[in-house]
Amino acid sequence: MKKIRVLLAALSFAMVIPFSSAHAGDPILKGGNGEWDKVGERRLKEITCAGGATCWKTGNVQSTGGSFRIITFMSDVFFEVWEYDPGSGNDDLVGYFDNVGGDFHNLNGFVDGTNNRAEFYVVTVDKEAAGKKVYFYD
Ligand SMILES: [Ca+2]
Ligand SMILES: [Ca+2]
Repeated sequence: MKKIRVLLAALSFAMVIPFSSAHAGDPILKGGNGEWDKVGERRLKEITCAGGATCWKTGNVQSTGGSFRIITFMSDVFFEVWEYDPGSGNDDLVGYFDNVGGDFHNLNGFVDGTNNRAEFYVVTVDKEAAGKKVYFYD
């Protein structure tokens, strides 16, 4: 399964390059092939992470792959981005960001499941994030 995912990511890479460079340095919510569409906002809620640590986590937001943007309006909070899969410990790590947000590309390999979507969420151990909102764009 991992090998297939890597292969899909490699295949999508060539197609995503022009799209990515069109985004480079773009401070507002516009993409090379259209607008960034807001696809959801989720509040960071307290959960218990592995090892018993207190974490704050958003609900899932669905994506069709490609590129994805996450904005938090928080600074100096370190976030992990994950992709949800059913069952315990099956979620996939997508990446990290630690400023007001981050752009993620080449995400087609994370699209899976019966809904044929990726389900992204963010999580942090920084309690400054407690109860704040995170905004998702596809
Ligand atoms: Ca999934
Ligand atoms: Ca997955």
